[in-house]
Amino acid sequence: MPRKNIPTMDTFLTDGRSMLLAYDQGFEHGPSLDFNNKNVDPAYIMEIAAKGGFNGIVFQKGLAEKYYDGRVPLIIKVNGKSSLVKGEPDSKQNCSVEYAVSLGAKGIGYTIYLGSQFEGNMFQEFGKIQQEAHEHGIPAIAWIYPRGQAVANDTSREIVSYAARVGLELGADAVKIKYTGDPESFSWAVKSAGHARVFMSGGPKTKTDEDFVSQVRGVIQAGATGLAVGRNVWQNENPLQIADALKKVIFKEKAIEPSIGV
Ligand code: FBP
Repeated sequence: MPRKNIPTMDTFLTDGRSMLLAYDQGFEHGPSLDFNNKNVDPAYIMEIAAKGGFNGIVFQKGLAEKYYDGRVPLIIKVNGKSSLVKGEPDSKQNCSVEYAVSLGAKGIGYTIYLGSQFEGNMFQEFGKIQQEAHEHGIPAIAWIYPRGQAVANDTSREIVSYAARVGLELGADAVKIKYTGDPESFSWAVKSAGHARVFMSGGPKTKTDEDFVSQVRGVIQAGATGLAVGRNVWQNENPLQIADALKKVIFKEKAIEPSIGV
């Protein structure tokens, strides 16, 4: 059990599971890659979060200031990078924990590019942010994306479980990691994350809804807490319908015991 004074992810959970809506792609990828006339509008995303029964919404501070309306718990991502700079990825803090809390954040998000030559800067910065978040009584959530020249395959069992473990050891209350592709290998990442809760990161929109639902099923079978998703929901023609399909899996299906261990 976590120590009494360490914040938990409880605000973002329903019976121990969770579905979060992520919307920082305009910053990370630029509006022309991911958005259309509808989903370019942050108010549309806020509506999906509320009507779709999401356990939380993820905004950068500028969107939180202008669009957050309090209907679902808020996570503010306090770092980010554009897609314009090439080379080893680095992502710097752009919002203080204190300011995020003043905007209503009930959780702090931060991206770490594990394997980048700048990983040390991000470990250091996350270390500070994690402490500040905990001093405010709220959890710190690490998006941990293995990336850079040192990373050959960012969805292998080894690298995804490494990401999960680094998150645990850095004090993340939850880690957002990519799916390895099957429940057996993902269950090793979930085990490696220990008491840090595991969320799958959605990724680009899949060809069919069923492709995505089946990934999420694998994630839940592997024992993860749930999903932090963006494009696969708000790029869908019918975001509330896919949200319903995801909720059925996340909140109703059971985890299975993996048949293989290490
Ligand atoms: P998606 O579900 O759309 O993949 O969103 C998850 C997310 O972590 C976003 O928060 C972030 O903007 C994006 O993925 C980063 O994507 P990339 O892998 O291109 O860095």
